[in-house]
Amino acid sequence: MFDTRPDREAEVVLVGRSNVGKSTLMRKLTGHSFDTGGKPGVTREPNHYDWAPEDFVLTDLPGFGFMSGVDEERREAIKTDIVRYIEEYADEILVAVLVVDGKSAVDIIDRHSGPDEIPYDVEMFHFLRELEIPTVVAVNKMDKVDDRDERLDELCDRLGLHPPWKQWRDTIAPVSAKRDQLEPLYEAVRTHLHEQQRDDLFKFF
Ligand SMILES: Nc1nc2c(ncn2[C@@H]2O[C@H](COP(=O)(O)OP(=O)(O)OP(=O)(O)O)[C@@H](O)[C@H]2O)c(=O)[nH]1
Ligand SMILES: [Mg+2]
Repeated sequence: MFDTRPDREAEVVLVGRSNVGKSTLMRKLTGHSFDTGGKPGVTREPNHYDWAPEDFVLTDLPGFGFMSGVDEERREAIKTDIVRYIEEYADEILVAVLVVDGKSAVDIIDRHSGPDEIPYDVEMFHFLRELEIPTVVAVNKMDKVDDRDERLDELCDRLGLHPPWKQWRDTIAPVSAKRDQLEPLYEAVRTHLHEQQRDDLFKFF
């Protein structure tokens, strides 16, 4: 179990498959450096960025799914830890940011869709909704995507959201962490914070 979490009343979590850019996003949000890398599985323990005066913590969770040099059993254990963490702190989590790779998410989802297989991203999205945690899908690495609207519409469809994506701006936020193009994410997160009367946290987003 992850047991490094500071005891805070309010939290925003970054969750998603390995190598999608969660820690890069964390670095942009906080201005602090966290390990990022060219291969999946860089973050193995949650990175917490603690804003004690505001009673708020921003958490970058380890990635799930494929990781180089990590066997199936260990990967499943990490995923179970992530699921438990989110369940345990569901009441404190004001917003979950599900980070996906805009270039490959739809292909990976389609490759893993079958009669007895639910793709990780889809599973996680529904899991967060079942827990009634307001969720924003940060569709990252959009700098690598050419057919932008088409890809985003397909992603909506796979997540069970009726296209066009533009009617889901509170949920779908195309971004590029690397290029500092994060405004759609900030807007979506602020919307959910506002709904929970937490405009005081806007300064972080
Ligand atoms: N092109 C592009 N690359 C990005 C972007 N954001 C992150 N990356 C790259 O994606 C790779 C993975 O980034 P990380 O931030 O380590 O990903 P992560 O989701 O934290 O990965 P794990 O800790 O393994 O779960 C790095 O090489 C980043 O430089 C982006 O917006 N565009
Ligand atoms: Mg990471």
